[in-house]
Amino acid sequence: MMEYVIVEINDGIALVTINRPKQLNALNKQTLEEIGEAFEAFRDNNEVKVVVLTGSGEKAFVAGADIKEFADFSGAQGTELAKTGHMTVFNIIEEFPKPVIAAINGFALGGGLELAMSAHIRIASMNARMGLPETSLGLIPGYGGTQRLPQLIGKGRAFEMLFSAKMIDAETALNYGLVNHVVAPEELLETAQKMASSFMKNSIVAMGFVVEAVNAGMLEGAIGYDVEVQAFGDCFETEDFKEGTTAFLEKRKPSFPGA
Ligand code: DAK
Repeated sequence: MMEYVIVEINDGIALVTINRPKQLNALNKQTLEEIGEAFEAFRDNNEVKVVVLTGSGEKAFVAGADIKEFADFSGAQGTELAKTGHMTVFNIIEEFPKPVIAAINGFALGGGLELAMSAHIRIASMNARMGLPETSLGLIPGYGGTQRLPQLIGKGRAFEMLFSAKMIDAETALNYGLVNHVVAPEELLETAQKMASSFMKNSIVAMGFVVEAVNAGMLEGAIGYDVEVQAFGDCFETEDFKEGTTAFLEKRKPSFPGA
């Protein structure tokens, strides 16, 4: 029985809803484990042809990793957990042999945008806002964001998003190619489901090979993920990280010592 993830399987579509609305669906360790478990269960389930991933409520897809949980990690823990996250959730989704569509229903920030970027396709509602605010916390993305964001939108735009830590709106995300479509909030799930149904008419085996082939084309950059994991861990040893996360939890602006 899962606590923070709801799975509903209907007509070949597995709808996965991340359900911690009071924390804007922030990803704590348990939520990540549950997402990983859900995908593992879909792998050999012939009733599942396409997966749609979304967040509960109208406000957020996922507002990031749970800042309360990682605020006191050490460098070694950061590196270790980033590696585990890559292997048990984010890479699993990216390499999943059935199509995965993220339906972004609000804020997709930090780990939340990284989760959406590991899906094969993103559809956003008009009220969605996306960003990688990690540098405002003295951190870098640790779940593949430094790699997948430039793959999707190009280096220049990715650097701007990473350096500024600012959010972009749905229209800008569409313009950048970060999302494939933008629709009204009340049409989001229906649009994702229609897309899923249209994919289902095609060969599930062939689509699995498409995922493998498309991802193989990105392998040249695979070492980038290792660099991200190590650098992400190093962030936890900095004074800037301690100031960044403490400031967020104390609801004040950070004043970074630069060390
Ligand atoms: N973690 C924990 N709680 C969060 C949260 C988060 N990421 N985002 C929001 N919440 C909580 C808020 O603290 C608040 O809780 P209460 O005060 O009510 O107890 C509640 O959700 C509602 O949020 P707000 O009151 O802030 O709502 P607003 O409408 O005013 O603002 C917002 C919405 C999305 C602009 C704001 O909540 C916000 O700035 N949230 C934080 C965004 C953010 O910085 N996210 C984290 C990015 S860093 C890791 C790998 C990867 C990562 C970490 C570790 N390892 C491998 C260990 C990734 C890191 C990130 O994702």
